[in-house]
Amino acid sequence: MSEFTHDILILGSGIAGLRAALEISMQSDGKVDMGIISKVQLMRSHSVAAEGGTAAVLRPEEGDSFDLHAWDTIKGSDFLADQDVVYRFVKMMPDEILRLDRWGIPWSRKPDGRIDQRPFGGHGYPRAVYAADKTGFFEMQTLYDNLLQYDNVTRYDEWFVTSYIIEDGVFKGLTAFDMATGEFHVFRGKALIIASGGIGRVSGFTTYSHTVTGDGIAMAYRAGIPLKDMEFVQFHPTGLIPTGILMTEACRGEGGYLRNNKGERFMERYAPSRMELAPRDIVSRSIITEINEGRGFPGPRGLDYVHLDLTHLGADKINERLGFIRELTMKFVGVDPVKEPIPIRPVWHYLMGGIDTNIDGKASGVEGVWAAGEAGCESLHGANRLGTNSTAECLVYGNITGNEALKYIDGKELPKFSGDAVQKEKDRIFNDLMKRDGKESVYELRSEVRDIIDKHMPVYRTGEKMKEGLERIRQVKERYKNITVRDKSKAYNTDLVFALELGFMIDVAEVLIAGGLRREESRGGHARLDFPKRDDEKWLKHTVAKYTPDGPEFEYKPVAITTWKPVERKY
Ligand code: FUM
Repeated sequence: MSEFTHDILILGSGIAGLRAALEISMQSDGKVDMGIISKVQLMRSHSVAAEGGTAAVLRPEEGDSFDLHAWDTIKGSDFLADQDVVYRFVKMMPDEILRLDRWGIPWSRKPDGRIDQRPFGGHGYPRAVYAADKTGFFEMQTLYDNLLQYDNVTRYDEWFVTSYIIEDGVFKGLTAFDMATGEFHVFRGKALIIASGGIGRVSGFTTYSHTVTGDGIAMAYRAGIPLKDMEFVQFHPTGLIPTGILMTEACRGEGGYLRNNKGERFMERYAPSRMELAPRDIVSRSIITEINEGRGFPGPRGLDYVHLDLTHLGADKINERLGFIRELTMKFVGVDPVKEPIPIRPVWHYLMGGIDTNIDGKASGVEGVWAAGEAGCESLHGANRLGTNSTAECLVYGNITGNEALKYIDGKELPKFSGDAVQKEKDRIFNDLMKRDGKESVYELRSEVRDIIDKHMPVYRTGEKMKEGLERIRQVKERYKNITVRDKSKAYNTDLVFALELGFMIDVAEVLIAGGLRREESRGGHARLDFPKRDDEKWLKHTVAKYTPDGPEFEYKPVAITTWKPVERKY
């Protein structure tokens, strides 16, 4: 077992992790030593899948403003966003866009050469900056390219982190194994930035890469860091049937329609002023209502759907701005969107909750840990995120957490730790998990988790279904004790990786369902048929879940309302 030491450790190599690394490199003139650890190769981080754009106020002289971006975000959040966080975010975003521009990103441009922007749901101004429909890919590539000029970064691609070492409330390091060799190692560091993304693969119908299993969030929870607002999950309105591949909201931003089986643009009934560009929670609820009331089309595996119609946009516009979408629909379902509508339905897309942090991205209750991007919950998105605010959050919070971690390590020695935590973790994996010889299959249990989430935590939830879901997930937790890791080899033991991921998935799924069951109201991504209204008197507060071996314990904390009092949401 080797020991690796770095000043700052970054878990995850997506947009948030790379932006943090770049900030630290720039601010320290390449002097602060970093390790970036990721279970995938860098350019396979899920951020590459982001398509439609990144929100920023670029044209105040033409009618956009920080106030408007903040208001859109707060109203979109169903008033659960912390308003101080929102203001800080919107004010930092324009510089992030211009910085990427200088670093070489090929932003799509207007004919006069200025950076172009397009409309997105819930935004009162067309403020989505974009690079065709591959925005995440180009942001990743630009950040990576610029990071290459520094030699203070060591990359550990395809390394699997298993636990954080936190002693006496202070971060000391983490344990991980090199997937190529199976060797178990320890990392020591003065600070950790968790930028490991969300939990999307707890669902079976999702826009997420197979690798997004909530590891970084679950490890924080197990280490005693609370999770916040985990019941708030975003269904993106337009997931391709039957794979769930993201059909970017830019399809509607560029003028696409949603139609039911009667050919009606049904959003007229639900959000007449914004139509297809209402916020995602509202559009997703509307699609499911149409389907439930018999105005959808029958789909495979119960995936009934409606149509995303781009046919009126014309081949030139589709090829120029939505070329990737055309390629995807033609390859995956043989549909050419120039000629035919695309079959879609709401799909699991984003976790508004995550590791509880303060406005600086610092994790609650522990020293030396920050979380950025989807893994962290500084409460920017509240109960419902607006499209394009997520890649934006990765940039802003990569920047903020990079700077905060730098300040924190200044003058600090590498912390020492007892070694007990390492031995305990080694035993957990190699003397317990690897040696279990039970009857349960890791693969069947992974499917079971997904079935539970999809059946019990859909767009419209009920107390009864969530209660059953919680019982089912607790049974899976018990059955997990009887799994077998059949592959005993070392190199690329995906059997072991899947088993560890399954443990993380079970933990986060339990928090998500238990938190949802307690919240007796409908707000943003948490829509309940048995409590159909938002209830500000009882529930204008954040859910905070703390780990205990018997399941999460809950507390609540206030929402920062600095500017706007909650009002009824109409679009
Ligand atoms: O629809 C999209 O392109 C997704 C964007 C987002 O989730 O921010």
